[in-house]
Amino acid sequence: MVWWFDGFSERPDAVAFEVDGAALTWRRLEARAAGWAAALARRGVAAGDRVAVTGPSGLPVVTALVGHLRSGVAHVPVNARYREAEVRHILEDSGARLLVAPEGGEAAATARALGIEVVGLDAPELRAGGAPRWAGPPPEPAALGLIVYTSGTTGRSKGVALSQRALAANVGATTGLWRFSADDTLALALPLFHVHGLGLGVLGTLLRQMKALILPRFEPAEVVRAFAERGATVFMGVPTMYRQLLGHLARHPEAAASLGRGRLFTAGSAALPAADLEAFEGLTGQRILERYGMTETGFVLSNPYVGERLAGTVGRPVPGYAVRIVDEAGAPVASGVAGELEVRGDGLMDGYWGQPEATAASHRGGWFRTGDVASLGVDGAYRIVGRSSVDIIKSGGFKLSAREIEEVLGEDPRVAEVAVVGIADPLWGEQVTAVVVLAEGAAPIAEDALLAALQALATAKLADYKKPRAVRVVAELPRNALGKVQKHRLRDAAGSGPMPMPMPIK
Ligand code: MCA
Ligand code: AMP
Repeated sequence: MVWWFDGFSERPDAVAFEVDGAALTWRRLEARAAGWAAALARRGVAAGDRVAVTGPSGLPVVTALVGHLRSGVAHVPVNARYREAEVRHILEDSGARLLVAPEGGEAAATARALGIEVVGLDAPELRAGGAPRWAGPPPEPAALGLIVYTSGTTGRSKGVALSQRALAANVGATTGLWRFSADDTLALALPLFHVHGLGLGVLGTLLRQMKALILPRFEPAEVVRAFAERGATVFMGVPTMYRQLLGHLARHPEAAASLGRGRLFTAGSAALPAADLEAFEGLTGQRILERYGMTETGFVLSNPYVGERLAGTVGRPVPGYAVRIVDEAGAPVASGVAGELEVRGDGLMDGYWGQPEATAASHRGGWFRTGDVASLGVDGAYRIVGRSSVDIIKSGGFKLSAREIEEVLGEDPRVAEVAVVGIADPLWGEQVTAVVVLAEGAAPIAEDALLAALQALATAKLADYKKPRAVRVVAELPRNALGKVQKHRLRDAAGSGPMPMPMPIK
């Protein structure tokens, strides 16, 4: 098995990570991460403990991650857009010993209010490099690597506990399939708090001894510049990024040649529209390789590196994985029939952090239930055709819980009832829409004014991308005989089309 720490001795003077003109060679990264590991040990933070990290993508975040891996400490990434309550939940639930965060920010204040020590992203402990080499033995492969919080259909977000062994197995298999190597330079514009950017991006760079150009913000022009001037060979993006790149190419046709020089472009985290794949290929000559994954499972299905990359499909199982498609009762369905995708593999999570019951409920007969609806084509490729829950929204590659947003919007006294749904959108994949029943006696209000008020309420409490982008006022919400809101009817009415699945809506 390839392992994180190999590159440090094999290519000490090559650049591993570069951001905003600053670069870290493997040797310097080792010194910094070893210094951070020593700083943790001085504080009594030991293998199995959790350390949370938030803030902009950059070298300190990578240094912290590597120090955590070497110490066997679980790295708990926190979305840099999160607000107080969202950060507090993760710090409390994970039992974080420490938070690494920008000084003076909301996250730092939240941690201090909970009595959790904060180390600033600018702290010398993360920048100076305290020891030239690692001290002590490397961790056991079974040591925790990441705990990544993810939204579910019910309750607060859950921590997905991923062992270093699972991460190395899956990131190794996926990057092997895609032939990542020390000759590659990755243009890394994905956020470093999800498994896409942190796992495939940072861990993939460590495993394959590549060079990563970290782009702290996704800007199409910066991606193009990475290929034109900075030697990038690989880009991984969510479909929204490809949409934005297509918009950029329409305004700057000359940029297509620069992207055309790359070796590989991959997409995932949400469905890549076939038309976008074809348009990108038409302009750049690059046929995007689409794959499917999930925080709990790692990367499960992938189109081939060599061979036909079929638009609208996510290919076949990644080595180390088996999948099946089942009906409601858990019985496998025939080829071509849609059903729930279930997964087995060596990259699966250990479980939801501190939640054995939720972990057990997410499995059936040894298979992990993804909640995604898929079908297998006669071409041997899998297609993701929907989701079994209407309470999960995927916007720009971020997973959102409709319930969490409903809870906040329901605090507005004018709102008697609210149902949040994801409406199909060409840029974001799905767009957060709130369907509202006004409280009895509430003064009439235009939908625009209500939208502005609900957006203000949402952004005061939640990450900005969770706010509703549209509001519909209705006299009542459609309900079934048991009184449950029929959200699929709201989606249909808003023009998203019927849910493409043969299963009852949960
Ligand atoms: C930003 N905005 C969004 C989103 N992102 N709105 C809806 N959905 C979003 N995802 C809004 C902001 O609220 C703001 O609105 C406006 O866009 C501009 O904000 P800005 O920060 O400039 O946006 P951006 O930088 O263009 O962000 C778009 C993005 C970002 C780069 C596509 O959303 C992103 O990094 N997405 C990647 C998520 C990801 O890595 N997912 C992987 C999960 P306003 O101005 O109105 O306030 S892991 C996973 O899914 C599995 C494992 C897998 O298979 O990969
Ligand atoms: P997350 O929980 O943020 O890791 O998101 C995982 C979810 O993203 C999956 O359960 C799918 O719903 C979705 N997803 C990931 N890749 C794809 C893809 N290529 N096509 C469609 N949906 C995808």
